[in-house]
Amino acid sequence: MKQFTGVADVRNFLHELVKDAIALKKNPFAHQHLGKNKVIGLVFMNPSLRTRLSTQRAALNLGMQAMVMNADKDAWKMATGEGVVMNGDAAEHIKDAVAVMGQYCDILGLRSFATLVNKEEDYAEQNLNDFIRYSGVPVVSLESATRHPLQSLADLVTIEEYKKKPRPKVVLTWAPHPRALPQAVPNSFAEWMLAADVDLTIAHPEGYELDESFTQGAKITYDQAEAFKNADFIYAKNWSSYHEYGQILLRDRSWTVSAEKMALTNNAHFMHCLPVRRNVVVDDAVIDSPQSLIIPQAANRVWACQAVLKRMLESL
Ligand code: SN0
Repeated sequence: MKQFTGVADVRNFLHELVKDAIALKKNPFAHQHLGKNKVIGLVFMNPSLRTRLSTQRAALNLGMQAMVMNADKDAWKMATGEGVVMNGDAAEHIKDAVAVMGQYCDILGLRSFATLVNKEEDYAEQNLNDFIRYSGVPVVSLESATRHPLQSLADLVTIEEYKKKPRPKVVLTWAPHPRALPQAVPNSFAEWMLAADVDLTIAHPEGYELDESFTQGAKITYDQAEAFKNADFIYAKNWSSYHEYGQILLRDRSWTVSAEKMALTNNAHFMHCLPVRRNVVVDDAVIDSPQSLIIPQAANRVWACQAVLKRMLESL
């Protein structure tokens, strides 16, 4: 596997990838020969806790070394785009920096969030594409402007482990948040759930419609209570408006996931990718309840990442 940027890269073997992750959890150190003398470089343009640590752990389990660069703080500021006259504060061009990092690493990972200023620029994924184009090595997305595929794979593994019927009802619900957040997590969750063929409903207030190319095939509703009926999994996430790009349209707590709302479900499990704003996105009573999967879900980040890195190492 030469790149891992979205479900399209693994659609043909999605089921096997989930099975690989579950097998690796039982036998984490079985493939250490694959990573011997191999190095993954993890480049962060934004903060990270789970992605950074779970990727380092996955690499370690496979016998690899990981080098981490907090590019937003420690690297030279990078220029992007063709033909730029670099007489401002950017000291080097991304294409030079990436080509050099490709010389030092066998695999590169990149985290580069949406800026939420310009929709076309964010959705063109310039930074991620520059890494693929200029590094000369396989590239894994650690959350890009429009997707968070390692999160979505871990989410799918978690649902496979906890589902009680072959095609569970999974509800992605928008929830409030004090800041404007990217659409990457909900876009990605939707495309992975649809590829895995679960019964997906997306509930959000009017104006929070996601890019249709991610959600085609899902049921979409403005009625959160209706969506929760008979749900087996509730996946909460805030995102800013896609159509009124980057805007916050609703600030009150009417969409917060509460115990009263969870009572409408089929004793659903609660999921969130973390970090989470407690008592804004979800009440403590829900996130601390026995039905909450936030910790096993985060734990599965290691096995999801390890399944991906294993395939990349096998194709080096
Ligand atoms: C990121 C997001 O894409 O929503 C990363 C999620 C894995 N989340 C945040 O930036 C949360 C920041 C905050 O202030 O709560």
